[in-house]
Amino acid sequence: MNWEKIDRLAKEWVMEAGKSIRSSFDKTLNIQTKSNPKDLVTDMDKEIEQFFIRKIRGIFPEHRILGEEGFGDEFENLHGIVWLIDPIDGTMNFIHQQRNFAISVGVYENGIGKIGLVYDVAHDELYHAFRGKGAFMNEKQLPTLKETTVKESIIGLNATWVMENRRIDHNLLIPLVREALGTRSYGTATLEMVYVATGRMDAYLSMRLSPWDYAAGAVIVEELGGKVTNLRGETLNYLSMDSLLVAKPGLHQTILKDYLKDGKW
Ligand code: 2AM
Ligand code: CA
Ligand code: CA
Ligand code: CA
Repeated sequence: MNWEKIDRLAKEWVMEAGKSIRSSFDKTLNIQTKSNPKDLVTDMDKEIEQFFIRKIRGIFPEHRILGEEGFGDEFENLHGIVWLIDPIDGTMNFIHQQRNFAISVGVYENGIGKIGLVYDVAHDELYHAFRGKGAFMNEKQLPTLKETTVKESIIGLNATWVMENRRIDHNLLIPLVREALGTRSYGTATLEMVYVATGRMDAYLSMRLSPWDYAAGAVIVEELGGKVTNLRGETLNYLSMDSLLVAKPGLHQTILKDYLKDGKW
């Protein structure tokens, strides 16, 4: 398998997709809702996913594609080479802010992440990693992550999870919010993951995300020694939805053990 070619083309396509998203800023968007009134999608989300599918199928017809908007393949396993694509992560931000959204592309081989690309379109910042070859923001290599404590940490989490909710006993998270240096919420899972990779945040957690939300970010964070699991400390599921805990080494274990009861909830 020619991984250099896959890596080069993946980057090229992500940059081209970003350019066409930026040029859409002046146009009127066609906005629809999906599962609920807060779950939005635009024509741009669909067009970008279809753009990737056209490109990938044209050059790598044997690869399979899992995309949020459903134009890719049906999956029962992760055999072979699989592209996990979120054409626009943070669609609500894309619509309302025209920033704080990203294109996310992960390329996996037999379930193992090889390439992770997260492109912050508004800032023209491409976060990328190739397993075993380092992680970068544009041309700058990112340093390995160092251990830290909760009281020195900025933790990414959505306020929803600290209110009563169906996914987790919110009482578990209140001490974490109280004891952390600070909390942040950007509304873009992929960017929140790469913010852990760059040290802008120290941890990020979410109760419910999909494989295309964490596939690329996981490659980038793990390449730097960060830990990526679900909130019970288990390996992530790349075929269906899962929760997410991403953190610097040490901090991941502390959050899991001292706040999340080692997943026993
Ligand atoms: P999206 O913008 O690609 O849908 C905050 O909403 C974060 O959670 C975003 O990264 C968003 O990705 C993701 N998310 C996952 N499932 C969602 C859902 N059902 N509704 C809204 N956001 C969702
Ligand atoms: Ca969505
Ligand atoms: Ca997403
Ligand atoms: Ca999306």
